[in-house]
Amino acid sequence: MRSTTRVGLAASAALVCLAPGAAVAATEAESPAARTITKITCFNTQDWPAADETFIRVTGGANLWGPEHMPDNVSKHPHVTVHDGTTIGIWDDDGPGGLDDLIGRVKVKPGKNSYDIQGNGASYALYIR
Ligand SMILES: [Ca+2]
Ligand SMILES: [Ca+2]
Repeated sequence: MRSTTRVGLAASAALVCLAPGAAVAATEAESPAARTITKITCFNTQDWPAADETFIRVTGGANLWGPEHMPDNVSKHPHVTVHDGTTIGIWDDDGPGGLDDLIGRVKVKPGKNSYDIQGNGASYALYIR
């Protein structure tokens, strides 16, 4: 009997099967690209009939901008830095009671420059480049 030959072939087959997995190299995690919030536009305020006191905050993080006085159909230019993959919220400050109104959240995505944000009766747009 030639049982040793069979064992040798089986071992070779196993090595061939392992090769593709070994070829998948670990890729280094790159830090997300830094971008700039260039403009925020208020189409309809959350407070009514008054203006909003709009601010932009990283979800679970720091305030990036505001609060700023924003009536209907007004644009401002925050020029603050955000990173791709970061989720930010647009809020209306309603004073020391702490019951600020969330208008909406967006996740900053590579290649996406404008975001529509609607909620709580308000309508905004955010421009990021
Ligand atoms: Ca409000
Ligand atoms: Ca307010």
